[in-house]
Amino acid sequence: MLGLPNAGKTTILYQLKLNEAITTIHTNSFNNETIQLQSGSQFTIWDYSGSPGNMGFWYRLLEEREPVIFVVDSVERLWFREARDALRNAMTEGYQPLFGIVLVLCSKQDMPDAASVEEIRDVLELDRFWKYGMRWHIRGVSGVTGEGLLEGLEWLETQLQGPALPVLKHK
Ligand SMILES: Nc1nc2c(ncn2[C@@H]2O[C@H](COP(=O)(O)OP(=O)(O)O)[C@@H](O)[C@H]2O)c(=O)[nH]1
Ligand SMILES: [Mg+2]
Repeated sequence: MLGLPNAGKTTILYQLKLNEAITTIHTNSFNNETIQLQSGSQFTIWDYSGSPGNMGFWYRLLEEREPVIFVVDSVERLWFREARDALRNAMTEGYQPLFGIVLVLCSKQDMPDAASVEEIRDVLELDRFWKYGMRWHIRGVSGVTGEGLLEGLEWLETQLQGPALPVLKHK
């Protein structure tokens, strides 16, 4: 799970794990938790620090082509372009795709001034990812209320149960 600092990653992780909103502290390296779905599937989610110094590190950590959950703060419009670039940098190398599956979570949808999922989809230029052969899904969520989180994981579950993805990585 990736995203800019303050996007809401740690709040989402612990909402999934504990079914409650916790008070987060800045994540220096990573948190990881295993989430059990009612279907019996389980996901181990790694919550990586989005601090700029770590960004180049993302794709090395993710070389195993694990699915990516990318969290965007729906309220901080000033950071949307930064988020777009961070997502693109994480998912591609020289415009060649590195990963096949990305679930984009638009966080903080409980806030009255949250941008819509449609607006964020356009800013992130997700439609370009089709060209790269990636599968993506975007949805609004709240780490505070838990809205949308299980539905997001269920989408990931469906993707992982399908036929294996072709290897996208070009090296
Ligand atoms: N209203 C609201 N605030 C949130 C939500 N998710 C996170 N926050 C707040 O946003 C700040 C950053 O959250 P955090 O999970 O630490 O972000 P991270 O840096 O991506 O791990 C904290 O003050 C959270 O309480 C949400 O869904 N709704
Ligand atoms: Mg954090």
